[in-house]
Amino acid sequence: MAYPTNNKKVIAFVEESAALACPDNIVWIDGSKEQLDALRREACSTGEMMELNQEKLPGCYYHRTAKNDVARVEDRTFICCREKENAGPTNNWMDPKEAYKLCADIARGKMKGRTMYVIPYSMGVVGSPFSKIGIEVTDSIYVVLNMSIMTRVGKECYAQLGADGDFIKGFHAKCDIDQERRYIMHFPEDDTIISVNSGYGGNVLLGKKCFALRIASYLGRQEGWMAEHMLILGVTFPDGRKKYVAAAFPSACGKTNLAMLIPPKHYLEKGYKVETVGDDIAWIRAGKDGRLWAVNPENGFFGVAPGTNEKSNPNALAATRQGTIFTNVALNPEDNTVWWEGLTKQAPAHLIDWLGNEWTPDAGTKAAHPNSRFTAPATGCPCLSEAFNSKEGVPLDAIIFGGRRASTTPLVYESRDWDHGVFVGSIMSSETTAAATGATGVLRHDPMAMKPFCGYHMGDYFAHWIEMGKKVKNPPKIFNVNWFRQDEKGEFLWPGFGDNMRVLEWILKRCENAVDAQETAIGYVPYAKDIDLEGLDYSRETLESILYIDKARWSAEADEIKEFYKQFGDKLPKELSENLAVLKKNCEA
Ligand code: GTP
Ligand code: SPV
Ligand code: MN
Repeated sequence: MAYPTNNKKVIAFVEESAALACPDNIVWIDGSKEQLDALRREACSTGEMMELNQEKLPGCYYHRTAKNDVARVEDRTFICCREKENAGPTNNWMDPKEAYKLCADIARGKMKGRTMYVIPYSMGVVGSPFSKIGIEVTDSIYVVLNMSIMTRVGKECYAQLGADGDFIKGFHAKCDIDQERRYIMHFPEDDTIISVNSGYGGNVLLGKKCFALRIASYLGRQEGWMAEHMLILGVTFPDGRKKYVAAAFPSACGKTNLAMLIPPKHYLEKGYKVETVGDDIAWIRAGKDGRLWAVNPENGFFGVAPGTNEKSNPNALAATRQGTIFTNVALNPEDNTVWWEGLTKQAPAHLIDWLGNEWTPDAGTKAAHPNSRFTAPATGCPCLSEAFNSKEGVPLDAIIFGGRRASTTPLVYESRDWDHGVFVGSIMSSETTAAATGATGVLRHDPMAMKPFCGYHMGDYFAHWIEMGKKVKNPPKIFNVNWFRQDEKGEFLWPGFGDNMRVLEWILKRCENAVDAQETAIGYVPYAKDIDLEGLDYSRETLESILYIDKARWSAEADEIKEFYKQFGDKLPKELSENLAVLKKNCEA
């Protein structure tokens, strides 16, 4: 057989995978339009995908996953390092020998009668010193087409690897989509990922959460950089100066929306501009200039569909109007387009829901699954930053953490210094969402929004954050935001979306020492007068209420954090326990 690469490790990985799964054919993906077009035609002929209205949605397709396979499965996701201790208390662990055997037994012969596709892809711009190559083998055309949007797929990756280069191995087999035998396995010590019995994005697009966060966070610790669940955005000021911000929010807590925000009218009139560098993942390293620099390793957006509309996020909506794959949204049979809750105020009179059933607005069910998604090429996003394709990435002025909290956490606060900022990230809690299976709306700890994605011991991860701050003379300032404060009726107390620009402006002013703040028990909080409310029908009193620090609540929070921290034992950096003691003391003062 003629191979498109002379890299013996790639050939060996593909041959071993085929020997196990026994596909009828092996197709080497070259990234060409002809090959992808042929795959799209094939997927449409078998019903795996449907072509949408090509006038209204050129290049767009529709896909439904199995009903039992609609989100990440955290309880079936494992870190398989040799020592259990190294996976830490926040991860599921399995002995690598056992995990390899389990997966081999599940996948053996499962590609009989099927084709195995070999996808060469780069996380990051091909040829950037910060990029890494992966090879994913899969028996799913849907995976090939999604990976071709989300990553940089093609022969260039083989050129980059050369005869001897190393890469991250990803093996994916749909098997029987059996949720009882579904496993998402990570072998950080072997640069290997294995995913069986799923066809849902986060479980099978192995370049994304599996590689770019779980494996990459492990590599980052070894090599002195960071892989984070963060968006990256740029703000251009009226005088032309640019600032860059990275923000970590848990899944379905507003990263895509913040990354693409359109500032309120009076900001636009003054000449402010916000541009997107990334919406989900940031790889961050120390630059020679003493700052932290960030790249987005992805090439597209795997975004939450529900709630995306012309008002909340016109940029994301525009990005989905061409070349996009929609998964588990509703179909509008009238004109063969798509719909989801929140796209329009009024639902169309008749739809086909995400399960394929007839649906009318009085059905009492959701037409689109709450975790339905679009896979959109980054190039379709009107506010994509020029820095998107930069090999070095962008220097960060601020890092923002944020969760979904109905109470306690204020709209925004600033940490006192880097170590305190790491503490602020480590104490993040957020209500669970539909992005993972299990109950939603349950408050849980999600340090740095990395609870489901850290590929090693969370205590070591905290220590790595502390270390990274020491590496740079001018680290970004660290903030925390909460767009999700609610009143007693469950109504959001902050307008959010584009109006988050008002908070972003305060954050960037703080980075330039251009505005005062009040020192509180938890850090620096804005004076209500310093958040611009122009053009907004919103009272200062409400703003004050979501900036108020309730010391009794925070004192209880500190006690709860103390309990949470216990599981990290002596791996908990002293900088964090010291900051916890300060918090407790401040609350009692
Ligand atoms: P992942 O792709 O899962 O990592 O999610 P994400 O963090 O990119 O979240 P996304 O921006 O897609 O938003 C998720 C949900 O939160 C959507 O339903 C949004 O409508 C909603 N949301 C986003 N920003 C805001 C906000 O500022 N306020 C409120 N109330 N809701 C928001
Ligand atoms: C998330 O859940 O954080 C996502 C979607 O971005 S997934 O790719 O499924 O992980
Ligand atoms: Mn995410």
